Order: sequence, then C-alpha cells, then structure tokens
Amino acid sequence: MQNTATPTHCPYCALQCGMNLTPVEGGTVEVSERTDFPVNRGALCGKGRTAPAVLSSGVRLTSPLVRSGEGVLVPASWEEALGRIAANLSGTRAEHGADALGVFGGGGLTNEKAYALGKFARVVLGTSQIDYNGRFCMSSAAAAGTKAFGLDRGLPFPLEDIPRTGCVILVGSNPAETMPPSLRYFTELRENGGTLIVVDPRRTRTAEQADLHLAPRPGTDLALALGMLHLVVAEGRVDAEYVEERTSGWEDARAAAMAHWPEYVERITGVSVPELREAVRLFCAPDAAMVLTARGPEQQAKGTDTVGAWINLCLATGRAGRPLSGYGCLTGQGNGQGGREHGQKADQLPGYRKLTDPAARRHVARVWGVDPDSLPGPGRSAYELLDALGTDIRSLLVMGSNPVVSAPRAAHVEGRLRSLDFLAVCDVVLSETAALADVVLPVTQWAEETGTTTSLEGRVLLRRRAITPPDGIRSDLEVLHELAGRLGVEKGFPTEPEEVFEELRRASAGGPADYSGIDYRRLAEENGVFWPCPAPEETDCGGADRHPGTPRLFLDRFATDDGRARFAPVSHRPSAEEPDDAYPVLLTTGRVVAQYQSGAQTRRVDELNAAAPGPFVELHPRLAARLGAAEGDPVAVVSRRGRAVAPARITTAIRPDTVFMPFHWPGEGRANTLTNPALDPTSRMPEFKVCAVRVEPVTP
Ligand SMILES: Nc1nc2c(c(=O)[nH]1)N[C@H]1C(S)=C(S)[C@@H](COP(=O)(O)OP(=O)(O)OC[C@H]3O[C@@H](n4cnc5c(=O)[nH]c(N)nc54)[C@H](O)[C@@H]3O)O[C@H]1N2
Ligand SMILES: Nc1nc2c(c(=O)[nH]1)N[C@H]1C(S)=C(S)[C@@H](COP(=O)(O)OP(=O)(O)OC[C@H]3O[C@@H](n4cnc5c(=O)[nH]c(N)nc54)[C@H](O)[C@@H]3O)O[C@H]1N2
Ligand code: SF4
Ligand SMILES: [Mo]
Repeated sequence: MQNTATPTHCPYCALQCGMNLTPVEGGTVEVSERTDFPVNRGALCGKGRTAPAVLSSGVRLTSPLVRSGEGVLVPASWEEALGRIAANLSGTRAEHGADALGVFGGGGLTNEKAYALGKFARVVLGTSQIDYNGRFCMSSAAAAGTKAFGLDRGLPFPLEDIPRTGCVILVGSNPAETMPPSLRYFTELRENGGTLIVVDPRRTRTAEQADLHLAPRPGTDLALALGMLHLVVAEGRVDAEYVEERTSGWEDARAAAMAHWPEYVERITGVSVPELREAVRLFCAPDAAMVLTARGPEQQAKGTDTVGAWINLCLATGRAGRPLSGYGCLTGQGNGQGGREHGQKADQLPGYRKLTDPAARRHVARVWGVDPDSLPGPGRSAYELLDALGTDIRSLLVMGSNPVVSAPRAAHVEGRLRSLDFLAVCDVVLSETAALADVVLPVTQWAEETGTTTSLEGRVLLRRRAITPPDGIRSDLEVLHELAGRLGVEKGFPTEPEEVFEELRRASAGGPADYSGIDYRRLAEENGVFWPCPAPEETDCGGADRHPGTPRLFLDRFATDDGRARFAPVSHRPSAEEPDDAYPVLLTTGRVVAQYQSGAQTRRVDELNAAAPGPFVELHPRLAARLGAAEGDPVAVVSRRGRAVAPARITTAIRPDTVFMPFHWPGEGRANTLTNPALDPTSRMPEFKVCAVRVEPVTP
C-alpha cells in the first residue's frame, strides 16, 4: 500500500475542489487538505470530505448482478453479465434496428468515459439514440451562449476574476448550498467594494449575503431581464460604441425590451419598480460587471431565451468580452463542462463538433477509422429518449445517471424503464434505476481510477488513482472495451484512460473545444489547463513549444463568424403551466448542501443523512396557516403528474405563492413525481423550476 498522499479532485460537483487522498485500512482513503489548487485553496464541503465512505464495501456494489428467473437480482460472474448484455443488444438490433438501442450517459463521467460512450453508441451499436443527464442541467445556457458568442464554455473567465469586478448578478444560483467553497469569491467581491445582487424566489443563504435580493415569481426571469434592459435604455446607460463595434442585432432586441415597461414587469415578476431601478443602478455604476446564471433561470421551458435576455443586458452595457466583465453559467456536475463536449450528447461529436456538420463527421470518422456515412445522425434529447423507452427504444444502457429520481415526471419515466425489454446499468451503488435493471455492472470510483474532468471554469484537470479497486470491480472503460469486443469491434476501445485521452485530443483537434495541446503530463505539471488549447502544430504559439491554454475568452473577438456577439430578440412568455383554480400554487425545486443530485451516493453517507435526512416542502407561514399545517406536519403537493408527501418546513424566506422541494429523494417525497416535462424548444431542457400545484393537509 502506498502511503503518500495523491493530489486529485472531488468526485462530485463542477467546482472540482482539489483534495489529497491517502490510502487507509479497509480499502478506502483519507481526505486531507490540498492547498496548491487555487480554486478552493484546501476548503471542502461536507460531501467532498465524506466521499470516501462510498468506497467501503458495505455501501457499494461488489459483484455484477443479473435478474434471475424469479425476477430478483442475484450475483453473477462478469462473463455471464457481459454476455447477457451483448446478446441482448445484438438480438434487439437484429430484430428492431440499431435505433431500438438507447444509451444514457452522465455529466459526472470523466472526459475519457464520455468520449468512449459516444463512440461506443455510434460505432459499435450504430444508434443515434444517445443523450445524457447534462440535458437536464446546463443545456439552456449552452444553447444561449452558443447563439450569442459562437461558443459555449460555462465561465469565459476564471473564478479569480470575480472579486475584482464591480458588480455580480447571480441569477437562480445558490452557491452557499451548491458550491460552498466558491462563496469566498463573492465575499471578497464585497470586501473589495463590489456589490452582489441575487435573483431567487427564495431568500437563500446566498441571497442573505447580497446587497440586493430580488425575489421574482418562478419562471419570470425573462421579463425581469427585459425590464432591466428597458431601464438601461430609458436611463441612457447603453454603451453605444461597444454595441456598434462588437455586436449585432441590437435594434430588434432594443425594440423587444422597450415593450417591457417596468410597471408591466413588476406585475409579471412581483419585483417592484424601485427594486428594478436599484438593480440597474448597481449593475451599471462600476466599470466592470458580470451576470452569472445557474439552474434557476435555465431549467425553464424558455430557458434559452431567458439566458439570452440576461446576455442582452451584458451586451447593451458593454459587459462581455472585456476584462473582469462577462456572462457566465455556473455548470453543475463534476464534469458538466467536459461531459457536454465529447460526444455523449444527441447532436454532437467530440471537440464540441456538430453531428450534422459534414466536415466534423469526416474528421471524427477518420480518427475512428470508420466511414463518415456510417455515423448516425442526431437522436432524441434526454427526456424524449426516456419517454420513448418500451416503444421505439427496446434496450437501454445507463452509465452515470439515476433518472428514476432525477427525471421530470418521474413516475412516468419509471414506468417507461419498467416497460423496456432490457435494461443494463453501470453504477457504483444500487441506485433506484439500477434496481430496475436486468443486468447491473459494478464500476470503479474516482479514487480508484485516473481520468480528466473539465471544471466550471473550463479548466481541464487530472484526477489521479489513489488506491487499487477491490477485486470484482471494473472500470467503465473496461466495460465498454468488453462489450465492444463481444459485439465484434476488437479495436478502438482501450482500457487505459491516458490512451483514450490521446485519441480524444486528436478527435477534438480543430473543433471548438480543442484539447489537442493538452496531455496528462501537462495537466499534472500545470494544475490544469483551460481550453481551447490547440497543439502547437495547429496554431501560432508565438514561438513557444506549447499553447498556454485560454483562461479568458472573447477579449479580442467573439467566436462567431464575424467576431460579433449576437443579441437575442426575445420577449416574455408565460411558463408552460401557470397556476389556476385547481392548481393555484407554484412549485420550484433544487438542492440542499448535504445531498448530491439523486442522492444515490450521498444518501449512503451517515454524516450527510444526519444533516439532511429526507425531503421537505418549504412554504410560507401564510400558506401554512391556510392549510392548518404546523412545522414538520406532512403535507401533500399535487400536480397534474402526481402527488408527493413530505414534512412542512415553514419559513418567511419563500414567496407566499411558491413552495420549494429538494429533489434528492425517491419514494413518497420524490419532487420529480410532480415536475413538468415541458421542453425548451431549442435546448430540450425540461421545466424543473416551475409547475402548478396544490398543497393539501394530510389527514392521518
Ligand atoms: N449540495 C449540492 N451541490 C450541488 C449539487 C447537488 O445536488 N447538491 N448538484 C450540482 C449540480 S449538477 C448543479 S446543476 C448545481 C446547481 O446549482 P444551483 O443552480 O445553485 O442549484 P439549485 O438549487 O438547483 O437552484 C438554484 C436556485 O434557483 C432558485 N430558483 C428556483 N426557481 C427559480 C426561478 O424561476 N428563477 C430564479 N432566478 N431562481 C429560481 C432556487 O430557489 C435555488 O435557490 O449544483 C451542483 N452542486
Ligand atoms: N426536480 C429537479 N430535478 C432535477 C434537477 C432539479 O434542479 N430539480 N436538476 C437536474 C440536474 S441539473 C442534474 S445534473 C440531474 C442529475 O441527476 P442524475 O443524473 O440522477 O445524477 P446523479 O445522482 O449524480 O446520478 C449519477 C449516477 O451515476 C453513478 N455514478 C457516479 N459516478 C459514476 C461513474 O463514474 N460511472 C458510472 N457508471 N456511474 C457513476 C452514481 O452512483 C449515480 O447513481 O438531475 C436533474 N433533475
Ligand atoms: S464544493 Fe463540490 S467539488 Fe468542492 S468539495 Fe463540495 S462537492 Fe466537492
Ligand atoms: Mo446539474
């Protein structure tokens, strides 16, 4: 056993905090402070600190499982489990065609795994039906960023720029719970004399730190941003020179904003005209400012337009593509950024290339050694794929997601999963989705394997293996290698992560997310490299032997054809489901600090369960009084999709017309039983953040 500490990164969120791991008895590791990684400077949240608990054998899967004749999951050999999957996939394909095979990936997978999974779907299975949980995460911001700037990288600048700007508007983002070590950037901003504005229907722990908290009705951020832009114009705060030199589309965007009078916006959002004016004043006063969005405004059926409206505000005031200014999206999952670049998305090839672009197909097909015409076209988006299970799609492979808990209209999705002919799941634990599978494969975890992730800053990082995995566990890459071989593709699926990365570099070369100048040695030496980072032979590195990477984007030009940023001509529209007599209350959903996502991992950690033991319904005292509900009483939340029951948590921190539920738990308190799968027309993002419900007392 090696006793030295291995420097690596957290398995969970997109902040990818640095940590050191030292092996200890029982096949697990001890986490200690790693101060050389600048993003978190040693600080960790409780999830990162307790992550080793999921390595212990009592918690994790230790053997493949197959469904027996009696319908129960029983341990099996790898030979049998892999054989069953391969036989089923090839049988289904022969009978129903390649598009009857589905693949569902995850933004927690390393770049190597995401790349290999996308290649496996297109080259080995020949199916177009692959998408992943990132569709539920940042896809609206990605779509809006691509439209406006020609490129989607969550943050176009490093976090270290935040304390040095003049004002930050955080829209629907609660880093106090979702990325605690990042909070210091906002604290330092205020210590330096900058201001923080938080836009959230709830007075969160993040909002409590703000100079100004705007609490709009859920689903109305689009109107709010337009109202602010209206005031920017009316008060003569437009940066006309910048608009002229660096943007296009201003006239249409301006006309749309002028139709959104502050009084009209107040009626839609519930944010008063004086509050709107104050927000505009704080945002426009300093020389530099930023708008950062997270899931609040993005997880809406108009998320793309909503983010577009916030970008418009940045463009009109000259706050994008300039030092210490810009729009950014705070990506969520550990590899939320890289996971959306290398081909597990329905419409995408590695390097953030488009599957419909003939040149991209030729380039990637050459790297893969296949005929470009053999590559399938774009497939269904995540929810649409899940909705097609059991009808068009007969067999599904899931790697890195737990949709039984995390998909919208989850009871329906669970039913679709049950209706499949065949379900295979690779996971580290028996998640609620794995529990429905015909075959479950136990895979290695972060401390047991090497691989790269790309953090919310666009910084590519190396996670290093710190311990040997237990016997009987294989990596996702080994699984794909074995399945490819059984399906007749002997080459092209290496099991060594570095070998996969070397191929990924070539596949990404020349694409928007160009990793070709990055290798494992550099990542280790430089503590991460920001993409794009082309190989020296592809670009002018000014005589240097390596491209330095790109911490800050767009300073000279945007990534559009003409170098100009595009305004989005957007107008307010209502949410897919507005309150009515039958469902008079708005439901919004989100996270608590001690649980991660579907909870598959964190609900297995005692310390985290003690801190956040179960679901709850956050509601205002006035609504509670109407129901006759006291703190802790079970209340039922009913939507057109179903009914969930959880204890009441009564607080004045939420709007009286809105209730909030975290989505980390299965069962009776599952928030996603209620949520609306209405999709954004561009990003195909479901409307997790707003639907109509009624709240009822539960009589014992
Ligand atoms: N503890 C913890 N941390 C996590 C995760 C986790 O599961 N647990 N997941 C990671 C991932 S994948 C992600 S994507 C990020 C998400 O990080 P965040 O986006 O910060 O998390 P959420 O709680 O989903 O949503 C943020 C806020 O949006 C508000 N909100 C709800 N509706 C609206 C609305 O209509 N408009 C506005 N403006 N705000 C609204 C909610 O009240 C909530 O406070 O967190 C990452 N970090
Ligand atoms: N109501 C509501 N629903 C939401 C959201 C919301 O705000 N509100 N947010 C959405 C967002 S932003 C997201 S990102 C999704 C996330 O939702 P999920 O996709 O369900 O996310 P996780 O719970 O992280 O699921 C990851 C699964 O993969 C396993 N796993 C972890 N690492 C690996 C690995 O390396 N290989 C393999 N094979 N398995 C691994 C974990 O044990 C877990 O079972 O939820 C979405 N759902
Ligand atoms: S903030 Fe995110 S990356 Fe950092 S320790 Fe917590 S979960 Fe891990
Ligand atoms: Mo996410």
